[in-house]
Amino acid sequence: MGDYLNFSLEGKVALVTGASYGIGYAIASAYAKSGAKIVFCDIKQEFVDKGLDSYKADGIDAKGYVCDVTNEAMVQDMVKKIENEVGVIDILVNNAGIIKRIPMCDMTADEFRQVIDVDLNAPFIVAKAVIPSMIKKGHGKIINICSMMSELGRETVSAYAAAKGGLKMLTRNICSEYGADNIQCNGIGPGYIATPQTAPLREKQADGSRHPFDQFICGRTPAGRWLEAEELTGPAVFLASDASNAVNGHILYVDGGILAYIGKQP
Ligand code: NAP
Ligand code: GCO
Repeated sequence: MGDYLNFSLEGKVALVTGASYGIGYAIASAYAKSGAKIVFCDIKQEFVDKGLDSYKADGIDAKGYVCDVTNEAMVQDMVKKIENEVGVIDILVNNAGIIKRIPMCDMTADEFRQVIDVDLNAPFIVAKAVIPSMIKKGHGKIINICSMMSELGRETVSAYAAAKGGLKMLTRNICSEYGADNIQCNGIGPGYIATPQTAPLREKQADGSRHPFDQFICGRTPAGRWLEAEELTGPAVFLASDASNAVNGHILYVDGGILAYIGKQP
């Protein structure tokens, strides 16, 4: 069943979705440094090309595919291509995600569905595409990028919270259904990470002062700061390696302590 002190990903094939930049890029880069062959996808050619340039500049030989992860036919086609061109996928990271910050009663049902489609339906579609070959190969690691919103709610993010809460349960269900096939499916629940997705929450105000949400998050985080995408990489390598073979259906929160904390006293 493996070496439980082995954190190496030597010779493994890892697919990270939506990994041209941000959290996915940081995780894929860490996997490459740990010995894995990296494959990523993004929805637009322009972003795949940008991603390829960044990996190359970092000395990483990554392969990029254009794929909308909500489109099952495109995903099935991409997975077949990866199997032929690179090898069977040992590690899948369902990272691609979107958020719409709209008060619930102003949100259209279509907008709600779009978020559920990318953040919940797509991880199902991609996992479903890779699991059969993982079963044949005798092992597999699936890591779903969850959120603080897998546990907590807040104003304006109803669709995102519903999707990320659902993703937590999809994680547990994949563990339940395929654990006997030596597939481990876990989640990472990042806290508030400085990426383009959260840039609007950190923008300086017209008078040069900090965004009120920026101050709110620092006050709500025992670490007292936003986290960097690179801080997720150690946990992501652990969950992809043999060292975590007995960890299954778990959400590893990497949040600077947010979920443990009631917030700063006035
Ligand atoms: P990001 O900077 O917005 O990156 C998300 C990536 O997903 C982008 O490359 C995006 O491509 C891609 N993507 C979106 N829809 C796609 C689709 N249908 N098919 C393929 N790719 C698609 O986000 P991030 O902050 O790095 O977040 C990555 C993941 O972590 C997301 O699941 C997010 O919900 C989660 N997360 C983020 C934070 C945070 O604080 N930043 C915290 C917890 C969880 P385009 O640019 O082409 O749209
Ligand atoms: C928001 C944020 C969050 C984070 C993250 C927290 O608007 O509250 O975008 O949802 O991105 O998922 O873990």
